[in-house]
Amino acid sequence: MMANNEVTLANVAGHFRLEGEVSSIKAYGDGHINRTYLVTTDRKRYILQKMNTNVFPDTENLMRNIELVTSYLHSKGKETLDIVRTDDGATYYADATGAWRIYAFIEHTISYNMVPDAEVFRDAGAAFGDFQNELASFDASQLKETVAHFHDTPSRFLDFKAALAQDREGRVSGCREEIRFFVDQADWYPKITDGLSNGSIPLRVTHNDTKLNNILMDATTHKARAIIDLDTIMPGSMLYDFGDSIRFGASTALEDERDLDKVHFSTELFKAYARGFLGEVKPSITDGELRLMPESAIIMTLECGMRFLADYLSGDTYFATSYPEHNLVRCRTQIKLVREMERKLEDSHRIIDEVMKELG
Ligand code: ADP
Ligand code: GN1
Ligand code: MG
Repeated sequence: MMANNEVTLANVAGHFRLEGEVSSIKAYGDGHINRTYLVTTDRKRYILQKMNTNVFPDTENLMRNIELVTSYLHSKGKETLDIVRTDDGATYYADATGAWRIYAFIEHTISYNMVPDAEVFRDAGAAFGDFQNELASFDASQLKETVAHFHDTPSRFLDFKAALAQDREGRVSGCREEIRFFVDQADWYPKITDGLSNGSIPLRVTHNDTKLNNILMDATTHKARAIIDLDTIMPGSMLYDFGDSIRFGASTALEDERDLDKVHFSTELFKAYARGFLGEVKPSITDGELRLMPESAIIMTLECGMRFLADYLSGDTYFATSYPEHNLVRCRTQIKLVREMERKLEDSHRIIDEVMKELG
């Protein structure tokens, strides 16, 4: 017997061309944005998602982007998301409760919230590098921008200051130290966006949300199988993709670890990822990009940290949270990581040089 909410979800799923009879629908995964469910039928498994229309209001163009990118990747023989169509042949279904989509479940894979060993992270780097190379020949003019100024860090800082000024929940007085940290770090924010504007960093097509749980690894071999969460594919900088992967994966703890003594920036993991990523993008990476790789990790970590804090100050309306201080806890891990990344900045530059030499 299915519970009431499962019946409602089953009604939604009933509008899609599924194989078999639905037997269960359960909440699934650790994404912060969409509501994700695992749908099981007597023949197959699927991922049902209630899309976050606050974050992505233009569902039509969002799904059009994903359709274009996935058919392009399919044509190149890559494993990627498979959109399951509705009875009407559409890529999503909208009703009074929201906008819904279904993907085939990519079987026999795992996604990690923490790097299990350096080799897996190196492989993730190679997969995101390869993804970058594949997208290089994709016609970017077909894509619509799904979220304006997504990795425009100076603009994120303005949003952060607006949340601070509003203090909607009266939380500002409880996190003065964290707020001060992001105000003091402001010199970092325009480093990538300035490079894009003055032409020293090329604009490419990028994934823009390259955290480790957005890549599926084979459950047996642990090799990367598919890059998922394609909602934010847009023109951007390769440094966004590199930096965000490091932010999440080169930490020795979970993004929401409360015990900051466990949270460290690992240069060993940084090196592993850089080896995989640069191994793929070396032929196309520019000197301007290469020079800023260690800095990109700092900038992406600062950006994410201030987004968590801004959301905490605004009453947790953006990221999914499980308890009231969840976003503040996440923000603190980002601060800890930035402090260590700054301290180890020279080491990180040395590592990039070593890896480039190794690659010949
Ligand atoms: P969000 O935007 O909320 O992060 P995702 O699209 O990343 O949503 O999905 C959340 C999680 O669900 C992923 O981290 C992954 O574990 C799982 N997932 C999503 N799509 C698939 C799929 N097609 N096959 C298997 N697992 C998936
Ligand atoms: C969100 O969607 P998800 O959970 O993979 C967010 C990213 C953040 C990340 C922090 C569309 O990623 O930008 O870096 O949380 N995605 C969106 O964990 O805002
Ligand atoms: Mg995700």
